[in-house]
Amino acid sequence: MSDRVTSWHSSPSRPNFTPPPGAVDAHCHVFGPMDRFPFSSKAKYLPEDAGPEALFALRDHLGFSRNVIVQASCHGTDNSATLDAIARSQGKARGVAVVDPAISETELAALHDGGIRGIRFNFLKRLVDNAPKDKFLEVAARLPAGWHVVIYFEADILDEMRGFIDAIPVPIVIDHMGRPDVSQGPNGPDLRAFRTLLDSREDIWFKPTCPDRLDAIKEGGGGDPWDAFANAVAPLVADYPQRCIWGTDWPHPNMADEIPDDGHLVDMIPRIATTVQLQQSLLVDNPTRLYWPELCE
Ligand code: 0GY
Repeated sequence: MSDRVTSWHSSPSRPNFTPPPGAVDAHCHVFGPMDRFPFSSKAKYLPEDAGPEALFALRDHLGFSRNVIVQASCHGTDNSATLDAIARSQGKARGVAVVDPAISETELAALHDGGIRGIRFNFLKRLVDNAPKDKFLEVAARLPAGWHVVIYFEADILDEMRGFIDAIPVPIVIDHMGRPDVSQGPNGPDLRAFRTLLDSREDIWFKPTCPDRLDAIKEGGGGDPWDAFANAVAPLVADYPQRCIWGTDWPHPNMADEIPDDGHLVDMIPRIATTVQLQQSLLVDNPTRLYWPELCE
């Protein structure tokens, strides 16, 4: 593995958009620090440390109240760094773990106590060596009450994912909308197929996130300010307002060639959630229902 890589902005701008009180950054990660939390021997990238202090400083800088920390592939199935960050958050973070499907009930309960509320299944070949659907389904059937499954895949495998997704017995959150080609526009084949998936179950949620990935210059897109992303994604948020959650994706793994300014990412929010009510759903009500349901009672 080569040198460690930085893929986040050292001084992101302050956004023009002010998130509402209680807003949740519901997709972000921590990396390391490596001396306490070594990366997995199977990691496909080796990032610089991006620990909880930096994450919480960014949260405050951008105007968010809480974080949902998603276990990144570079830490494999050892969730210690994610749990440590949650523990340091003073109740302002919860998380999504990546687990060995053979995990015991006792270990799952310990993750729950540590603030985990879901597990992630990653199907990106450049990030993980294998994604055993049968084992994933077995563990999905054994999750603590109230948990959900987060799935990360790319649009070209949506068709082959359908049977697997149908069989998952708990709510599902799809990372980055299953990475559609946003240059096709809101009615292009990728987003049409994604809508068909959303229409197949009422408990499939999605993250209308990562304009920096989905509309990247290096991928043939327009780059910041990501106009194709805004055009393609705003109608999806408007049509499924109760089923979307938003996140920065900080520290932006694998984005070293086109590091996004987090302030600009936040300024995408009012372009895809175009009313105050949609912004409240996307940033506060929806993620609170999934990750802090006790606050909704
Ligand atoms: C993301 C996207 C990526 C990486 C990971 O777990 C990860 O390493 O999710 C990616 O490289 O597309 O959501 O962080």
